[in-house]
Amino acid sequence: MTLGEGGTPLVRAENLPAKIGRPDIELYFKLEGLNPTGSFKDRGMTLAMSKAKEEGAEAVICASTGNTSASAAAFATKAGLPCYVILPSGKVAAGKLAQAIFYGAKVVQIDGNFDQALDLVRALAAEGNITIVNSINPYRLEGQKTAALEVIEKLGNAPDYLFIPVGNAGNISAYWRGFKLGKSIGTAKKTPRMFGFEAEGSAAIVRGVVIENPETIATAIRIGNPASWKEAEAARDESQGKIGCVTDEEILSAYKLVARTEGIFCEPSSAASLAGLIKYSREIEKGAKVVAVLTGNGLKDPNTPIEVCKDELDLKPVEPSVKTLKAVMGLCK
Ligand code: AN7
Repeated sequence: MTLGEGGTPLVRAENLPAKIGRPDIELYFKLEGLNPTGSFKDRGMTLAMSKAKEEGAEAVICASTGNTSASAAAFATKAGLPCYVILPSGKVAAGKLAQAIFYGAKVVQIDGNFDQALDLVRALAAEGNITIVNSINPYRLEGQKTAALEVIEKLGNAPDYLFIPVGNAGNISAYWRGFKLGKSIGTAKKTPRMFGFEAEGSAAIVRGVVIENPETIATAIRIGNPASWKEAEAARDESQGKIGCVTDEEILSAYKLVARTEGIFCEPSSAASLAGLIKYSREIEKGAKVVAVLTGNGLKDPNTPIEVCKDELDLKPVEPSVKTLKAVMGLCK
């Protein structure tokens, strides 16, 4: 089954490297927001859903910070399976909630966070013939690793560095599987150093402890007990990489910078990859090829940009005349 997922653009950053004081690096963005439901989740969801159908599941279920639920809802509809979605109330971006409902999933919001929602999903699935389509489903990461193979295909080799946001730590693990596969089958001559970034208020891997009450403006990665914790640490260690964290301020600043230097609108959580790159840019050698993954589309969350730019936005309408517009636009002599 397919909704047209994968094959997303890898776009060279022409302006941003100089803006962050590193005109000497070759930087590319992998635009995963151009997948059919607007995030990288579609790569793994198509496979997880096909296998659920094949294995005779009666329904699928997921916990989600938003994007998994949007993707699951769309692919479940395509597969003809009922879909149940458990969300942390008040912490899911408007566009994602709209998608999950509109694709026809049964959406339940809990008075709790993502980690509690995932625990509940595990308990519910244990009681019946209902398949979990979170990244603990083994097919999810197998599907997601295709993104790394596409990067290799476009560059003709693996990059020197991969920067990526970390929430449940599934995607960094999937990319690492893909890069190792690329090297073993000979399409790449090397593997990149993997640099993953959690939000500071939910940096479980960085701190080495489960965070009971994770907080961050980047709600997609507001996760305190990452499901793929161990595999992500292995990816970091095997690749001589790093898992670090970035503050909400650093995330929002990167979020705005990529829009205003490159014309790319990603969601706040996606900008954790760029925020990490900026933070560690001095560690990158001259001439290095660097890929930053922008995991989700900016349109998912229409509220944060308006909040971030509220000083620039005057919502009061003006009189519709050329004279007034020239005055407001600063075009008067
Ligand atoms: C835009 O949808 O966990 O480290 O439930 O939506 O593989 O979890 C989303 C995660 C990064 C983190 N960027 O990836 C969910 C969910 C965006 C995301 C991540 C998510 P993982």
